[in-house]
Amino acid sequence: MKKTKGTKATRARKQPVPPNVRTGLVPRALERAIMDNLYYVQGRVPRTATRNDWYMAVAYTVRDRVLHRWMQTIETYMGSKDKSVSYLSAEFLIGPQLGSNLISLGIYDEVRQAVARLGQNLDELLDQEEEPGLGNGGLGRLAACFVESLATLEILGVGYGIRYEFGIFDQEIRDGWQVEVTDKWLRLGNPWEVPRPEITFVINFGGHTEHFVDHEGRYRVYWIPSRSVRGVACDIAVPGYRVNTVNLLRLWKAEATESFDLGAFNVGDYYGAVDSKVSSENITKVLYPNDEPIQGKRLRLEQQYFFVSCSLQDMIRVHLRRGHDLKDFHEAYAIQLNDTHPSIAVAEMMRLLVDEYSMDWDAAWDITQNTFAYTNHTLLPEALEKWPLPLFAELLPRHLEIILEINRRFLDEVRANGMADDGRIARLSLIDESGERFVRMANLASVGSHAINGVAALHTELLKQDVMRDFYEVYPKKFLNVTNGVTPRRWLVLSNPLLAELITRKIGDLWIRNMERHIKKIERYADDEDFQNDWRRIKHENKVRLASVIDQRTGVEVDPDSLFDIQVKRIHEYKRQHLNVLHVVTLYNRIKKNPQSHVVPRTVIFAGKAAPSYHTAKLVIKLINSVADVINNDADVAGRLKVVFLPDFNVKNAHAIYPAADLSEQISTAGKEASGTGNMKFAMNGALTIGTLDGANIEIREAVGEENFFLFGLTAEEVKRVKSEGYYPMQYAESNDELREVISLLAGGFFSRGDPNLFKPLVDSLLWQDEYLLFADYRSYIECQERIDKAYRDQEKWTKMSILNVARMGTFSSDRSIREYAEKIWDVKKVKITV
Ligand code: NBG
Repeated sequence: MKKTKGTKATRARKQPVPPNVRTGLVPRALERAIMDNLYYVQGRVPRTATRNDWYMAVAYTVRDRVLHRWMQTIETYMGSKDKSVSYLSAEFLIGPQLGSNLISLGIYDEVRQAVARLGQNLDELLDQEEEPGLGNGGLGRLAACFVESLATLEILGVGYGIRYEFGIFDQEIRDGWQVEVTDKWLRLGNPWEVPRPEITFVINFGGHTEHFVDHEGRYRVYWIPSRSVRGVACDIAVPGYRVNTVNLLRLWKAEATESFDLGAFNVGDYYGAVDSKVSSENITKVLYPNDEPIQGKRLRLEQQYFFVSCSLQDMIRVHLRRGHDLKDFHEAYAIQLNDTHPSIAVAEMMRLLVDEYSMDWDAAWDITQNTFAYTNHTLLPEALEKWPLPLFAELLPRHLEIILEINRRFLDEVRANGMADDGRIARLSLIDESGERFVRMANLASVGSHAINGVAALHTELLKQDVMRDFYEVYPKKFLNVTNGVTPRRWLVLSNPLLAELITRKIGDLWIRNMERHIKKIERYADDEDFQNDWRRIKHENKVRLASVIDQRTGVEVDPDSLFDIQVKRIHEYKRQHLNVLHVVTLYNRIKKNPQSHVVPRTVIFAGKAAPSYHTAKLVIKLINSVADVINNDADVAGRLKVVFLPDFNVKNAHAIYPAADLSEQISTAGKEASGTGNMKFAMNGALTIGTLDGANIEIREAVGEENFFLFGLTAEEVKRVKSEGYYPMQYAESNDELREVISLLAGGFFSRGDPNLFKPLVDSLLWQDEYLLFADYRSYIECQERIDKAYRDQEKWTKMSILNVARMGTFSSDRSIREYAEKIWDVKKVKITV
């Protein structure tokens, strides 16, 4: 019988189904998609493709998969009545995106295979990604963890922020000094962002207001601005871990308005038009490094108002598009103010509702207060934002009127409740009138919000007792604590794959999604010899990996068998990197004096940026490098002590650092660090902490057990007492031989090639003021370090402590933080997205 061709159906069955280039998740589909993107998006063939072309092709391939779920999320949201969260933050330090997206989608291995079939190496492509440094440190990184956790918990939310063209500067070290280099992160393009030119709002500045009564007899205010810019949305999708929810980071970019261009063209002023375009775009040009004296930085206030107004207008647009009434705004949105940077939102919300949508003041105020909540992130009084009144009046004249009206009503209410004594009214006022007049942004945020939270238990207590005491007395119910957390997806699964695999092999992978509940199961292996051996082997491999990064970046060779003692964070006096240096020099002196002594070999590693105008912090960097220079070149201490300053601490470098730490330095003066989140990343990766009773250290210690935490130093209360009783640091230096010797080396120019002037400002400020009590804590710190040496000699015991730390860190997942915000502040629930 003649062979017949099959029917259509059988033919289809026999032919391989073409993989879906846009959404397929198997290696073959991914491989095709990568080739497709290389050709059609990058315009390259493999022979001419650079590593960046391959990275871009892979990134677009992954992005397509994310977009698919993102559309479904939007679809579900638009058709529902569900409340969503808007997280307003001037910073989102999201870090490299490729790796985290692969983990969320669960296609890490598939993409690795696909890439390998194309002759590429996934690790090299991951390394190619330039990270968006759109934040300074903890605060911006927290915002990034929170947006990821929101998606993982299937809560609908948007992170609203600023698309800075230049993020946090890159740090180079030249001759031991920090040198700032502009961060051109967009140079090679950003495959993760989706520009939305059709989502755009006009933002006004300057001018004056006109007050009148309209034809219905209502009192109205017109704001006649003198200048406007356009905000354009740029979206970055944030997928949750192994769920269909994809949330959104919507970052605003400033552009010139068309009317401006046209106006100038019509009078023939071409260059005038170009000028206005350039100055409009300046608004989102660069991120401000924190710890800068911010007062009077007009551009910074412009940035804040710009992104806040875009975001609120966007929410109103979506709200109305969903068919809701503006009076229900607070039932559709919970808006979190991440520190005071977005707190102008309180006044802008009132302006939009009252001026633009003709709502009564009282109704608008109810909506505003019910919508907003404010997170405070600092205990340093000098860090509380305030703006000079004249600047405010000039830039935002209508907002100043609104703030004054909010203030008048608020202070009347306080007086009516019989709570007014003279001092208190002056302290509560939204306007600081103690000298030159200022608008106090924390007060505005507090009055305009229904909840105010600190970021660790001690921090919240100190807010109530000290920094915001008057507000606490007026509104005790508004205050609550939500301790920070970090996402285990980035800070364990992505950055410490070996440890994550070991844990999963023992207890399954549920801990990745619900760390709080499941990670504790590894506790039962804490004494298991094989498990301990694996644990140690992995730590060692991570140390080898970091050692090679250090070698590449600094040329210093370090020994992975030594104890890796690490302090990485912004450089600030209150964080006391220089206390760590005092210990290093003490160790050095001890070895020099007693060359035969058996010490535990240590590598002390520092990393962190200093604000460009913070001279003392920059001098601390120079000090670390100078001390490193002497110690690393002294044959007497070789093999026993090394010091490294790893330049350019950022998210990418952090991936290599936390997993390699034996010891985590969390040594701020008690009562100064609001929470800390690096402390959590270290402990989650099995480092033991040496720390003060400050910020979240206290809760970490409670969670992991005091026997698994190295505590030293004065408590916040003792710090206060010592200071009030009169603190004379010189006395400590005189009564402690080792401290005296260390100081005399620094003062005598031993680490500065004989120059006694270089570190004089630091030495003098320690001897005469020592605002952060390094000397008072010195002895306790040194003794604690001795206990650490002793503990480290017993590797079984140390490993057990390390395992117990990880096992008990579940509560520091940002999923727990977000769950608390959702329940206690936002009143939002999870929404299932189906694809
Ligand atoms: C920082 C605190 C940290 C805290 C992070 C995140 C600011 C203003 N604050 O202690 O110093 O962990 O915020 O909450 O950056």
